[in-house]
Amino acid sequence: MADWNQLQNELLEALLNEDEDAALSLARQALAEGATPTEFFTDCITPALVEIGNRFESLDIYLPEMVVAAEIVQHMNDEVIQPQITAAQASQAASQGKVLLAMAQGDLHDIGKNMVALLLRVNGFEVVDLGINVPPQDIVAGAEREQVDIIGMSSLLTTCLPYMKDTMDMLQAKGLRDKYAVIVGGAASTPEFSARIGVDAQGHTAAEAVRICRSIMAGRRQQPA
Ligand code: B12
Repeated sequence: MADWNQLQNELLEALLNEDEDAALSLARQALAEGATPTEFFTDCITPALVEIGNRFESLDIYLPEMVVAAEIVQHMNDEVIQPQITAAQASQAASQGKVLLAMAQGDLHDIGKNMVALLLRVNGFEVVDLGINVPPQDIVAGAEREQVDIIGMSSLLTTCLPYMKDTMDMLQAKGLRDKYAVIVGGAASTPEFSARIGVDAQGHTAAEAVRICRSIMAGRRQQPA
């Protein structure tokens, strides 16, 4: 059983020291000792990043340090976490459903959204990833073009939340609200906000995103055509 507190502290130290080698070998060692890649991402990388954010907010560190920490995490994901997840969970033959993912307009964060995309894909979902900084009209147009089942929006910046509401309003105005299930995530969205803009579900982790999408698709399959 991994000692997540200790691993988080060690990773935090590596990120603050801008020591990519230490961060990569920490990840390799934790996985070799039995932690699953998703556990490591959720219970070690995510809390370490939250702490980096807290230190940025309290001005203990500055933007360049946050940028380097994000780059190191990106490399950990690309080189250690992602290959292990892909190898461990082979994609299922039949599509479980089609999900559009987008960071809200103005939001350039993508570490969490990319993990959601990865876990959905390895669990058999088709993912149309529109990337970062996606305006509401592009989300709605993308859903129509790709004929997705589920629209997933993410935002880490509170200043970008209004664009999620704009997307809901646009779906409503075009008579498309009931055509798509809409889910949201990312650190900025709260249950109150999600309820207020009328989305179908909100998730806090990538694993939860998979559970929510599965349950939405199970509900859709039960509906008469
Ligand atoms: C790394 C980071 C950056 C990197 C981003 C690099 C990248 N490629 O992503 C850089 C350095 C570029 C950056 C820039 C900025 N950042 Co920043 N950043 C962070 C930090 C430290 C970590 C973000 C992260 O990756 N978290 C870990 C991931 C795994 O979490 P997650 O994205 O929430 O995703 C998980 C879940 O939410 C869920 N999920 C995510 N999406 C979805 C979608 C669906 C549908 C579902 C169901 C679930 C789901 O699953 C994911 C995995 O489990 C956070 C701190 C924090 N508390 O998060 C600040 C933070 C988000 N940043 C912040 C700020 C202020 C900024 C800047 C404005 C700074 C500046 N002065 O320029 C800019 C904004 C740039 C922009 N326009 O977007 C603030 C936001 C404050 C606020 N309330 O709005 C934070 C909270 C830091 C802080 N405490 O002040 N940042």
